[in-house]
Amino acid sequence: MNSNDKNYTKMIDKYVTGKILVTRSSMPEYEEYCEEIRDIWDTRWLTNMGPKHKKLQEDLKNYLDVEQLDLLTNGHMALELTMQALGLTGEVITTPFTFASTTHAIVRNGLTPVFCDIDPDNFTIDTTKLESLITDKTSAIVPVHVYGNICNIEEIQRIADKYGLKVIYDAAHTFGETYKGKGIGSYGDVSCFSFHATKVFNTIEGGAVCFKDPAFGNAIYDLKNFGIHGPEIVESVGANAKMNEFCAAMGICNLRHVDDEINKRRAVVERYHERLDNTEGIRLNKNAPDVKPNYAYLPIIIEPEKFGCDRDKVYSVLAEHNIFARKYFYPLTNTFDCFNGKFDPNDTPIALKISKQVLTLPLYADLEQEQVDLICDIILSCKK
Ligand code: T4K
Repeated sequence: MNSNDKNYTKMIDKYVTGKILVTRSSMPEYEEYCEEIRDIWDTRWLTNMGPKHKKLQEDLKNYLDVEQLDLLTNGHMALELTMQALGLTGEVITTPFTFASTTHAIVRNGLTPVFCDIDPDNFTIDTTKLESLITDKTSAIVPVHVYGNICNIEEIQRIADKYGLKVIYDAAHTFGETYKGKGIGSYGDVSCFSFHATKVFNTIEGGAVCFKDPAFGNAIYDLKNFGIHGPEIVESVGANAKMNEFCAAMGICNLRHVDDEINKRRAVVERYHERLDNTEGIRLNKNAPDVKPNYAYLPIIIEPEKFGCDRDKVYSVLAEHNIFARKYFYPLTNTFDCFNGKFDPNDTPIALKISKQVLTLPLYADLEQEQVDLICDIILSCKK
């Protein structure tokens, strides 16, 4: 048995770590990656927009069905540099029901986040509450397609057009999704993707911006490469957020298998539905019509008064069995310690309630049916 043997991996999982984690990185076969990085060794071209970077950029543009795409070091830099490139000022309306990155990108740009509540069914920004938050200082809306659930795109665009606001989608969870037959990255001014190790598609660390305006593309390029346009030409003050060739090579390999990855995830999600749908007090995330989903996450909502036991208890009982679900996204970003009580989470009561009821269950391509069944058996054993 060697480390490439599938049984070895299972054995490691069962006897060494003994844990089922919320996700597990998808990876190509070891040999496939070695083959892909061979020419990096031969050419010693490791970074600075080399051939792997160029290939992945083109391949992703086609796969994601978007007009323009630029690769970056991670999803966070995609958000942070996008806000800078668009020259946002003042206030930005966003959701607190997200990963730290969305809010931090706003704050790190010197902007003020204004938190909008979320829809109780798909957990994205509640567009009925958006307009009342707009002031003469608002410059943009930053909604999140959280868990891959698509925001109310038409209504967000209608409001943005009415008030002259930019729309930047945090599309970290939506790799490969389409809405009304179009790549999800083609909506809004810019969509920011994450290709982190924990995502449906990964480049180890990585991210991308999808956009239409060539001027925005030039601005992002400058920001990701110090504003350098030649050995003696530096046109603007930029940072460094270039994806390196090893990450791009991982992306080239993983892209070959991503459809298979998504299909396997679908089978896992379907099994969860078979086992947990119709359980009083448990609500599973539902896919919307017009959306081709990617099965990125499987959040469930546990209503304690109906289920007879709360989210934290279920989380602990699973952990006692070495199953590590996650409370994505608890705590809300508007309650983070680093903000010292600056924001009032009672302004977003639905998000506050959902953040205390949500549990994101383990989900990855090679999670086996018997493991899903074990997880469901344990959850159901908590019901009173
Ligand atoms: N916007 C949104 C809405 C996001 O969710 C994210 C990232 C971003 C923006 C920013 O994108 P990036 O800058 O990260 O590209 C994880 C990820 O690190 C983060 O990318 C992701 N969202 C967030 C939802 O989840 P943690 O702190 O929960 O990760 P960690 O280290 O606890 O890993 C979770 C599980 O993943 C582990 O239990 C096992 C598995 N794992 C983890 C790593 C690091 C692997 O299988 N392989 C690995 O290499 O944040």
